[in-house]
Amino acid sequence: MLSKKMISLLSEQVKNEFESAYLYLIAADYFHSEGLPGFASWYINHSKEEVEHAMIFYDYIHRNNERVQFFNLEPTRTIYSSLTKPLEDTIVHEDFITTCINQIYEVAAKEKDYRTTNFLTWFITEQQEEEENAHANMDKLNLFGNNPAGLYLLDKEMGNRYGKHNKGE
Ligand code: OFO
Repeated sequence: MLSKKMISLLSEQVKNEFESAYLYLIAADYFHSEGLPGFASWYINHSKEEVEHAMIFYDYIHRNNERVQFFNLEPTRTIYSSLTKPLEDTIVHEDFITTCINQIYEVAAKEKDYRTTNFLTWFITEQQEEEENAHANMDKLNLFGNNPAGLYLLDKEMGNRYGKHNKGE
């Protein structure tokens, strides 16, 4: 059984994850326009992963015989003009998502809703990976992005990464 507060928090996380998907898609669109198909592919694949996250929350609410509350999406429609800005935005956004997951966990623990704390454990681990990916992408771009040959090879690597590892590692 989920409390009303928990249904609302979990539903809001459905929205947050769809906003993540939108953010990654905006980045992919920008990288496409910059002639970087590898980056675009990585960000499209990651956008799909965010939709999967949203649906895990959606399914969890339904498996508990409750209905999802829907909120308006509030994505920031950034017009990018530098390669690093979308990467900065995803770092900030993943920190925000980590905070959201931690807050839901805290409420669940306070309510002794151990089913939900258990459910959230996967997301706590996942957020470690999400933050690592966001920082790794930025680090690599900072290292190789200023050199055309380096950027070309990095783009190729970005395009291959999701092919080899489902999680974009
Ligand atoms: Fe859903 O993990 Fe990123 O935002």
